[in-house]
Amino acid sequence: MTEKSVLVTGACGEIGQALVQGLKARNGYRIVTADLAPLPDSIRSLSAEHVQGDLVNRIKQFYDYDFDIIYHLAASLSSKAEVATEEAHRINVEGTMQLLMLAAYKSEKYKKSVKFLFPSSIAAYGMPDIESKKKAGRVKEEDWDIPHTMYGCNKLYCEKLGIYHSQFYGQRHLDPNPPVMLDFRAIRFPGLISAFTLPSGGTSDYGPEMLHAAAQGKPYSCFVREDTKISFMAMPDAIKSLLMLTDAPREQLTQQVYNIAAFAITAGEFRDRAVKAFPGAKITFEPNPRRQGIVDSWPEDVDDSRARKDWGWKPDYDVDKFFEEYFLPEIRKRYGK
Ligand code: AKB
Repeated sequence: MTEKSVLVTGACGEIGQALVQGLKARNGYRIVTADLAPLPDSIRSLSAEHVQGDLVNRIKQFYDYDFDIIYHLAASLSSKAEVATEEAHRINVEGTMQLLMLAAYKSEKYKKSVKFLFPSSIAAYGMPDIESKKKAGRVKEEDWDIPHTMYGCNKLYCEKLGIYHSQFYGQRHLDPNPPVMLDFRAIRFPGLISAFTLPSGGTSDYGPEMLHAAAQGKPYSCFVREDTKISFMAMPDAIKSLLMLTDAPREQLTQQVYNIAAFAITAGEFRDRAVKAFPGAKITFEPNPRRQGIVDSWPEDVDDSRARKDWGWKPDYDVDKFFEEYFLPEIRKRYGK
């Protein structure tokens, strides 16, 4: 069997590390990684080649490869992007644009669609106030697409750029013999929680930060109110969803951007679960107005019925299984508690 050539950008990030491990476990892939940072020990031996540096500056180098699949994970997350908006735009939009152009060129040249998997986010939504958020409940992909953050704007726009490059690039679809175009697929991820890595620069970070702090016996001051509710997911489910969407036959997909959900809980419920598991845990709530505002603009939960119907999506971990069968056993091993 010939190996598929895969590019994973942002490979040193949380999703990146878990995805590289997930791809390796499946066999059949030659994985090229890219990131600003050198590879961490967790994946160093799994990458066939690592391109270290700024993606936008190094884009020419990627034209030397013929990737079958691109997982473009590199991003500046929502809290960080608010303090460096221009840099975030460059990383989140310019990097995506460059890679989409590369995938479009290669798809046309070799008459074979390059698959382009893009992690979008619940940040693509923007609820005007708490009342609307509570009333909206589980939002569909086309609802409330009015993001309040630079990161959310970037994600939403890149979804559109991906759709454009896969359907209408240069209006070539109107040619008598339209070229083969790339195959763009995106997932709007909720907040993700890994037992092995910690996020940085995001606004859903309070969930994983609180749990990791409690497991280590460290005090944690949560930057959002107790009643703050958004949806979360175990990292293994996030990786499962990316691999499932990669494998899904094109003709089964009714759209290019999908919500996925696992469990929606409040920051207070995280605290209760953390205290139950680690009785000495010291968790306080000191909301930061800006970060609170960002999470308040994200929906309480998302409707993932289209992903379920089109490609059989179903998370393995609901909230109880997340704690009992994934997070707590792994974190206890990790911190010896
Ligand atoms: C963030 O908080 O910015 C991310 C996200 C929800 O996309 N985790």
